[in-house]
Amino acid sequence: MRSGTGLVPSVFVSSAVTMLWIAWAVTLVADTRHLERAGRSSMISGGGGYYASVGLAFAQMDDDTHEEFVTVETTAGFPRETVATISTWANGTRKIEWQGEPSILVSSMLVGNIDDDDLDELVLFGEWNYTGKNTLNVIQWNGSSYRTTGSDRLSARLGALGDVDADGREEFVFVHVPNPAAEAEGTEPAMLQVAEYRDGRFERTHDYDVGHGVMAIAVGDLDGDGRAEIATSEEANRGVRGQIAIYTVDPDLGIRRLFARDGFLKERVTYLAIFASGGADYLLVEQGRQRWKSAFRLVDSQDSGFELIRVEADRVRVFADGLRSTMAYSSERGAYVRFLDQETIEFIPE
Ligand SMILES: [Ca+2]
Ligand SMILES: [Ca+2]
Ligand SMILES: [Ca+2]
Ligand SMILES: [Ca+2]
Repeated sequence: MRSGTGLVPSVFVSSAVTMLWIAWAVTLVADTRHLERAGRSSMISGGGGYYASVGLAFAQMDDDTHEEFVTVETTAGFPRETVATISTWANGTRKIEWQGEPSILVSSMLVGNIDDDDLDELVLFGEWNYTGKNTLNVIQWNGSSYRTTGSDRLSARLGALGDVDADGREEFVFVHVPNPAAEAEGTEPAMLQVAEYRDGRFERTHDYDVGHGVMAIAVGDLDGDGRAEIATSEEANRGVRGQIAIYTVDPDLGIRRLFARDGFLKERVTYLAIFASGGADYLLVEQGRQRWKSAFRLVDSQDSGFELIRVEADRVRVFADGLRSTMAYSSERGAYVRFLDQETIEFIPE
């Protein structure tokens, strides 16, 4: 899962953030035997600042037997910097094996096995500092080192991975912003794009003109029919206050919108994610200054079409509580690893 935003004292430069992560990583490794509330971490000290991470994931990035730890960390200094890293642990020490270009501001990251091998890849969505031009880079292991491949065919600000056509393979769903400045002013829309990654290239298969700015995207099977839906949070412009929309991909008809209703939520969406629990996928939404959290399933009511139905469950609450934190699933640990605040981490067993 991706997590949201926060502030880091501007005195922290990327190297300082990295050092703090090392402290946290050591604590994490030391605490893996505790699968309930974990010990405190020395991750961020003083300043009242909050750690900010664009993303965090555990993944099998290279051909050894251990998980790698993939993260994009961010600072609040000017200009804002993001640092993407792939790390391993050996004897309780974090070792950074790959580090991304600081000239690219990473807006979101995606980790998953996007091609036909057994390894995971890292996909970074971002923009070149100062220009706002979107970038899309794939980082993958080539047998001896990590290789970065930029796409000159596609660019995106956000993306998600899921089997949107139910053929057993995952596709990319991108949010492409042709003109970031115009989109910010609400005069030019964002586009949803579905693409496959084959032979080291992205091949676009479907497009959809959203008509609003897309601020967040998540993919999951919200109605349990075996086909993943696309959920977006769309920004208030063109008379729309801000809404949740659900899309599906029909192999023949392309992308279709199943659900969208202005005013469905009282407040602006501040976070959107889909998580799996007990064999079902839930859409998790956080909204407003109070950061109200709620979870939904998608139901086809036949007569009146698709509806998002609010659900209540302890598991949902646990995940909702972690919304503003950094959380990722670790197969090796058999648990979600969640960063509750700047001092506390928690393991949530499956
Ligand atoms: Ca590995
Ligand atoms: Ca792969
Ligand atoms: Ca598919
Ligand atoms: Ca579905």
